[in-house]
Amino acid sequence: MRIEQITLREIGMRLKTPFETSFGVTQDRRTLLVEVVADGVRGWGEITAMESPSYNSETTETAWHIVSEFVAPLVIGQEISPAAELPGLLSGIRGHGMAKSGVETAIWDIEAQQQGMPLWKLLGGVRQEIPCGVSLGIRENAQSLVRSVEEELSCGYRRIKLKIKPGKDLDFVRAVRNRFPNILLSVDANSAYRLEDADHLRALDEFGLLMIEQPLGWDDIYSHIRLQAQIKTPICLDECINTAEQAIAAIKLEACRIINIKLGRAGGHTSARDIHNVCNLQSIPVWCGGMLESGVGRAHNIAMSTLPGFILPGDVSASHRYWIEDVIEPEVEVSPQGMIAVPTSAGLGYTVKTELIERLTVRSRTWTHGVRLSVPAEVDVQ
Ligand code: OSB
Ligand code: MG
Repeated sequence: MRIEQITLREIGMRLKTPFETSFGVTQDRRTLLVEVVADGVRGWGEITAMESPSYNSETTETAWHIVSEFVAPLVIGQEISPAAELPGLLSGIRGHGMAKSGVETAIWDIEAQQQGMPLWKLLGGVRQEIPCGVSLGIRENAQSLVRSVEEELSCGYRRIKLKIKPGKDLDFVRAVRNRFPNILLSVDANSAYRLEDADHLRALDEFGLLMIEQPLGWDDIYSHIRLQAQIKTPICLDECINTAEQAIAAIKLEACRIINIKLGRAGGHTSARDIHNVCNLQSIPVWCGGMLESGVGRAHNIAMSTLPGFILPGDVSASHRYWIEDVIEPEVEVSPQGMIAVPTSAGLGYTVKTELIERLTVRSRTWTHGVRLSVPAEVDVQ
């Protein structure tokens, strides 16, 4: 395919309720969407960077910079086939997986449409529905957390993940576990603890958790090895794993027993699938993480979650939990059994609501190759 046009846009989306993690509170998402046209076919991707560099080192603003100055100029006008070639083209740009992923995933969407095939099938997916869990932000007190868990379980969700931080951990987990002794329950610390907290974290062992996600430093595999040797609860790495090589290191060194795969962190479908393949070979279960995505990112997460190694329920949940109105049609819905039915049409499998996106757009920039379109002055022609 010949890449004819790339549009990068920032949209503003307000979450229905603020989402609190150990690193802060998020309500107003500044999401970047990428629209690519190749051979006349239009594909969509999402850049999942947060507003501040508190989850990983990327931000909305750094991703805007990297796509504008480096990724788009490199990709525009190129002949790319298959989509899996793109990471090679971008390999001179170190890091910035989320920025790259926005473009890479849009190109996968195009390739799937060109082949008349759902994206999930093109990726090698094997599931017609995916099991869903929810990630619950930190609450004021344990009672309100228990109420939220109750609500989510009544919607069918199959795994509940609680965000924790020092001072809001053991009592909260105990309250939920006492009320629901048998559910699949996990916690996510987003790097809020230090290795010196090992005794404190060992106290979580009695709650029979499915996993504790990223308790220690965001880029610190060594300390997780030391911690895993001291606690029974399986460690799941999130922030630490950007590449298949890092996944192998973490698995072989026993830093974790489960890995959370996020498309943005991995740099797109190609690298995410590589991480998945490594984990599968080593019998390490994986699941799909979330970044409070709009429907575009959510649709890509659903496609990825159909790969055979995604055996645990992920953080991919219904659009209406996040947004008054999502940017795709139909919105993502979860069945009373806690499953999302995978779409059957070609490409992403959802219709992108371009008028709504236009209304939400804060800024945009377009690169075109070849014929100059009649578009506003801010367009760069290369
Ligand atoms: O660590 O998984 C995480 C949200 C923002 C940043 C990091 C994380 C999360 C979530 C929410 O847990 C997942 C979701 O519901 O999209
Ligand atoms: Mg996490």
